[in-house]
Amino acid sequence: MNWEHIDECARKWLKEAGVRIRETFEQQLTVQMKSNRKDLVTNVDKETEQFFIERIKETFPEHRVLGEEGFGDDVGALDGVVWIIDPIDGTMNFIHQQRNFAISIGVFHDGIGQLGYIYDVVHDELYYAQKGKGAFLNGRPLPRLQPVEISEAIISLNTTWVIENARIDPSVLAPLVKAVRGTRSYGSAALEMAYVATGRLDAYITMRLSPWDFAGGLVIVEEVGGIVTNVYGEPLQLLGQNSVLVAKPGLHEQIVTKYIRK
Ligand code: 2AM
Ligand code: CA
Repeated sequence: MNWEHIDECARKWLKEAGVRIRETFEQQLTVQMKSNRKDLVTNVDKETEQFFIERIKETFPEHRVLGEEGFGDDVGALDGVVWIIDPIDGTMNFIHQQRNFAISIGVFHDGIGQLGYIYDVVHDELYYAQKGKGAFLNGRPLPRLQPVEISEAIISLNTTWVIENARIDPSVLAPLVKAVRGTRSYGSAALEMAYVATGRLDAYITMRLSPWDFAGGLVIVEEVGGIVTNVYGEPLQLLGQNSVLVAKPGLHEQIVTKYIRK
């Protein structure tokens, strides 16, 4: 597999898609609700996914695509090369704020993440990694993550998980919120993973993500020595929904063993 060539194409297409997305800021968006009023999609999400699929199929006809908006293949297993794409991660931010969103792509081969991309379109910041070759932000290598004390850690989590919710007893996370130095919430899982990879955050915790939300971030975070599992410390199911805990080593273990209980 020529990963250098695949990487070159992916980066070129990301930049092109970014230009298109920035141009849409001047235009009227079409916003639709998916499952509920908090679950949104726009014409730009759909057009961006189609943009990638057209180029991937033209250049690499044997590759398959799993895309959030459903224009790709019906992927039931991860054999061969599969691109897992979220055309806009943080759609609500895209609509309300025109920032704090990203294009997220993970390229997997037989279930192993080989390439990861998170492109912060507004800031023109491309986080990327190739398995075994390190992670980068706009060409600058990202250093390996260093241990941190929980009392000095900043973690990101959505307030959803500390009020009554369908997935976790809110009292579970309260002691963790008290123990850390601070909490943040950005509304884009991909960016939150990029921020862990760069050390701006020490951990990110959430109770439900789909594969396209974490596929790119998984490859990038693991390349800098970060740990990505579900909140119980178990490996993520790449084709299903998962809770996700992304953290520096050490801190990850502490959160799983001291703060989370099943
Ligand atoms: P999206 O913008 O691509 O939908 C918001 O906290 C984060 O969770 C975003 O990354 C968002 O991705 C993701 N998200 C929103 N709704 C979700 C759902 N129903 N299942 C999984 N992930 C979701
Ligand atoms: Ca999305």
